Amino acid sequence: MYAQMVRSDAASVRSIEEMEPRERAFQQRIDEGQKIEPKDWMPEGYRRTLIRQISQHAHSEIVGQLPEGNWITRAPTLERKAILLAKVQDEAGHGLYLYCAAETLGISRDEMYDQLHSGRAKYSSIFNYPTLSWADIGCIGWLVDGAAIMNQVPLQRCSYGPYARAMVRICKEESFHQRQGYDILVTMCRKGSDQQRAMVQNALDRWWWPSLMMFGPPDTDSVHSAQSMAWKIKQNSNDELRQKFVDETVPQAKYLGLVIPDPELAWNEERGAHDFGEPDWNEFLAVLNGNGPCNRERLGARRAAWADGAWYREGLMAHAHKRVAGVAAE
Ligand code: BYC
Repeated sequence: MYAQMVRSDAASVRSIEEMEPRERAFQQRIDEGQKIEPKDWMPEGYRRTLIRQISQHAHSEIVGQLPEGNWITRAPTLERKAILLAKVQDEAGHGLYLYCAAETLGISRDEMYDQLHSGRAKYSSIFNYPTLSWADIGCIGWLVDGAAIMNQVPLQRCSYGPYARAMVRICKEESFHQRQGYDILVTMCRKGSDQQRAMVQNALDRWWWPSLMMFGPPDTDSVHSAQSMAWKIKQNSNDELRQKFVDETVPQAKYLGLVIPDPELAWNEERGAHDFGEPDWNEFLAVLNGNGPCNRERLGARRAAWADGAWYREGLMAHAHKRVAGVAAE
């Protein structure tokens, strides 16, 4: 079904011979591994692709605070609460670095917020699922941040300098996020009661497939991959990263004594990798189209936060105008 809705762009990636001289020189810089900086000439498509991806990434970090924020007041100990609070604050910081990186491409923050609030911009599908128990917080750290690291480590080598540099810091913090999630699950699975282990298994059953969807549609249906890889915005395809994530996660699940909810999951000796089942791409598409379990709630929360903050933004602007007027009068 997904394939009926999108068009892979592999055929539209132009060869170096087909490019105008300016674009050819740009592509050669990319091929040589040079970084592109904000003031450099860049093809309009490169600029637009980066704005799309970086702003969606920023929105994901900001919306991503909501499912976990839901558990700050209910964390089981003071220590867990302090750790979760720090993690959620980190996500806000990631959003801010990324909005700054996108601004260097000539889009304002207000425009990006408007795209999010009006539903025109996407954010990661994963944040449209509910956090029903404390084990979900462990699973988000383990799986969601784990998938994010898998996707984001190569982005540190992205051809666009400001995005690549933002990712260096983000990745360091993501490792802590992943560890805090896994630590919650180690405690529940290895030191906890049968009931706690069952709670973790239930959370894994719900988060496994949505985590695999974080990597995007299958390569055959990925609209942007071919061009983004030619521009070295993406270094790996969606399926490559999904495979790496499965291979890395399976032993971790075993250590926790959990069963990954995929009857097709099996080690393939020949490939040296796991075979695994196909996520439900119809569900993915429904979530992207605004019909996941929490889409309306998430967007509603962001819109309400924006509206509630209006008085504060107005106050800051009034203060800034007064200062400018004061300086001008001196
Ligand atoms: N969810 O051609 P494709 C985090 C869209 S935050 C929603 O393969 P591309 C965290 C895609 O945008 C993690 N939409 O696209 C935060 C495109 O639609 P448009 C966020 C998705 O860009 C807080 C269409 O499907 N990470 O870790 O080549 C707490 C076709 O896809 C998704 C990033 O944003 C999805 N899962 O590849 C905890 C990383 N997948 O734009 C954790 C940066 C695909 O044409 N982004 N779509 O309307 C990327 O690496 C790439 O954009 C993707 C997609 C791999 C996600």
